[in-house]
Amino acid sequence: MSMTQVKTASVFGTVDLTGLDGQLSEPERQLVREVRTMVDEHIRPNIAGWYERAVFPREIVPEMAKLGLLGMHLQGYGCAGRSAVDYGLAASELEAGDSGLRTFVSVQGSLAMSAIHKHGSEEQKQTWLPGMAKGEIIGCFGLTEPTAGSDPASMATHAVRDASGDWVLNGAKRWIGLATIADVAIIWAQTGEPGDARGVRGFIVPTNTPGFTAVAIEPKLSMRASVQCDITLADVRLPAEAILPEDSAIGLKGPFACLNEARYGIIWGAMGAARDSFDEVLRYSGERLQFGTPLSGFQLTQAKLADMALEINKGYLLALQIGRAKDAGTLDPTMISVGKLNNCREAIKIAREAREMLGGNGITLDYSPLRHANNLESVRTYEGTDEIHTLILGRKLTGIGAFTASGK
Ligand code: TGC
Repeated sequence: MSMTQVKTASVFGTVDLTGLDGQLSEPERQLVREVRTMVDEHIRPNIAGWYERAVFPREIVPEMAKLGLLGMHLQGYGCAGRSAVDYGLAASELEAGDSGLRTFVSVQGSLAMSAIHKHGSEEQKQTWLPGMAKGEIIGCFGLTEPTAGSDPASMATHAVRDASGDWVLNGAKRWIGLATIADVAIIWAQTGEPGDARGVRGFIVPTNTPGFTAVAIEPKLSMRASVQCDITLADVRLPAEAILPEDSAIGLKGPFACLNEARYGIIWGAMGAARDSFDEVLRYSGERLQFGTPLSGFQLTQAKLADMALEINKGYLLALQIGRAKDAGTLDPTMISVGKLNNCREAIKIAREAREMLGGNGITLDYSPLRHANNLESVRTYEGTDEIHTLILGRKLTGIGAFTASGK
């Protein structure tokens, strides 16, 4: 029996059965190598400890900033101005390390910085973005609430303008990444009648504003090397210029435009976690002998590896198609739902399968697949659950919205 493993020069590794590598330019491959080196040097040696102790390693932020990963696809204001595909490739490498670390880049760049970049005034951009790109200012993005998750239109947080012209915010947000370590929060609040989606507006809230408090949600069984929080807003008083003034920010299309960016990164990130799970179990099954044979010599093992590789190749091809469309300006948000739904669903199956193939060893932190699978529980839930993305596709296909029992 041959134990030969096919050597590949592909940046995607052995799993590349479809010439994925050939779809990338040399600068794109170089970016993959750089981010992977950072992950190998700074994340892999420490991730099990961070995960076990449930700490977000702040010391990683300057390393990410050094590579231009914070707001990397934004133009100007100290941001790297890279392409959507570049951003996706970086997200994939980071999430091969851990979803929690990719989530940091996503919340900072795709949500908080993106909100200011898309919807902010020139002064707001100059004030906040350069420091955020350097990682000196950390941001968070408050949309979800304790009773408004999939349905942000039902948010209860409201902002009222008083006689002095100030805005006064009251309410609560939940599952907000980074809030306890953030210097600034983008808070979405109702300014009109309850339930009026077009009355939703975004506010830039320095987190040291009186009345703003954030508390980490713990203990968690997922995304442990990251921080998700409850925010309370009790008479948080802001000057008139704290509002995101652009027309693009009026109504829920404001936060949704940012969610598109974060959802896009997840399409790639989930495949990074899947690929790392695959690499781990491919290596293990080549070394682990049972009945005198490496596990990878068993047909059942090969069938599992082949199925995993099929889905990883399809997932990356999908991500690349969506990324190229984003760069070409032809992206429709429905395509993001296709990618987020498919790649999260397949990635979690792959991580779970890999855990099973590792046997008892798979339940320890010495191996990545169960950590990835646990993380992917969060990834498939935030930024639109499987159900929400399924219904977005259902609406696109049929023309009928089925988000509520009444069909609205
Ligand atoms: P509807 O209320 O009718 O639409 C409101 C406005 O938004 C527009 N829109 C979009 N625009 C751009 N991109 C998208 N993907 C958009 N989706 C909707 C829409 O055209 C409309 O514009 P306008 O000009 O007419 O006012 O909403 P809908 O019927 O289109 O959508 C319904 C539904 C269920 C799909 C939507 O509500 C949805 O996507 N729900 C899921 C929300 C979600 O993903 N929540 C998770 C957020 S994650 C979080 O808050 C934590 S931050 C992450 C972290 O900190 O770690």
